Amino acid sequence: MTSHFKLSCFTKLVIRKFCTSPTTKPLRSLKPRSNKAYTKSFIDLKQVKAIGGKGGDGCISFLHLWSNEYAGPDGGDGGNGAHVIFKASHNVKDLRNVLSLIRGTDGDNGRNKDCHGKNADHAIVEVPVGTIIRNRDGLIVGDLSREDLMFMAARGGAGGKGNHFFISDINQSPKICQYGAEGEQFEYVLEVKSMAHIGLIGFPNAGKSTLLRAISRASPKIAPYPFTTLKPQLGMVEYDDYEQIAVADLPGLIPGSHKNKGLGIQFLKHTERCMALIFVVDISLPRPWENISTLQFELTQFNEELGQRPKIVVANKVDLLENDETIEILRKETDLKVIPISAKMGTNITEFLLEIRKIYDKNKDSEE
Ligand SMILES: Nc1nc2c(ncn2[C@@H]2O[C@H](COP(=O)(O)OP(=O)(O)OP(=O)(O)O)[C@@H](O)[C@H]2O)c(=O)[nH]1
Ligand SMILES: [Mg+2]
Repeated sequence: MTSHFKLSCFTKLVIRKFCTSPTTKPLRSLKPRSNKAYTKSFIDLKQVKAIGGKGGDGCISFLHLWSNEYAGPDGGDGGNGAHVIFKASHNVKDLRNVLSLIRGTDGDNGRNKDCHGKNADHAIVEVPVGTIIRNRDGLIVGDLSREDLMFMAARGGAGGKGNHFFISDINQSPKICQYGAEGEQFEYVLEVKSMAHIGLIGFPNAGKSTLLRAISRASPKIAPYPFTTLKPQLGMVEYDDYEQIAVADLPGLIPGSHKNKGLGIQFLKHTERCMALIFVVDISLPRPWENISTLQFELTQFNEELGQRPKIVVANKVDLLENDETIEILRKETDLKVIPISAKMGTNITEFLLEIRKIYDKNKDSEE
């Protein structure tokens, strides 16, 4: 039974590895989008204070029994205070759930009859995979780059010993006990570096937010003026084999962003761990291919290594074109793969989703 089970699991894995990608289909959500006017912004930086729980105090007690009035010291030890631990998890995507003050619970005090206080349950705070932890001096002290990695932020205090612990040959009835130790206290700055598998990069108004809306349930603001998106937005694309790809819509880049023009390039830190980048260009503008080299230049100004990342070009707003001539020229002008789409009308979106799935399948092993 067990071997059959193992075999079938293995077969499933093999089938998944080799056969899914050509046949997988992106899923489109049937559930209507929320009508709420606000969108929750992505919190990628947070200062937190972690305080470990205090250890429980030891107890001084002397047992009296009806047959043995001096039955001896029976004060129990206090329980240990809770540690504060950060744990990388795919369940959370940003630091919204992380409180700015995280306090571990205290251990219980010891009691008479040798009852030891209960150890407090550790405060395990889930943070997104790819969170970097800096101390107050700005030094990186933790990098939670894989799921389930943990970082001990503040140790809880140890429980104090009760008077039973202090019995010795020369002192059979000690009247001493220990207080529980205070927990550690540290301040950290948490920063999420890898928030998505795929990053959408483009000039303002290129249609990045419209594309994110078209492929996921995210509802970033869309408007016909530049710099509508001020903070990165995140959406999840789902496939019929339950694989999910996180796509980030980043604020617009402009020529000179690296000199802090527009919104600057600091938000490009999010792309550092994206496995692939998508250049979204507005194909209805004159000479759209020039935008690609500008985007490429701004990227490498932030980080040379970003220039080597897998990239494709999405030529958006094809509905505004009268013929395919511009797309043909764009294809000749760039070495990157070009996918013409219309995010607003939904043209060619499936082809785009299959393409990002191919990139994801190719690169996910190196990410893990
Ligand atoms: N005709 C047409 N218009 C589009 C298409 N995609 C986006 N738009 C329009 O382009 C404008 C800008 O779209 P956004 O999605 O806000 O652009 P963005 O790239 O997110 O812009 P920023 O957030 O400012 O960087 C909006 O008016 C959209 O309706 C498209 O495929 N066809
Ligand atoms: Mg936008």
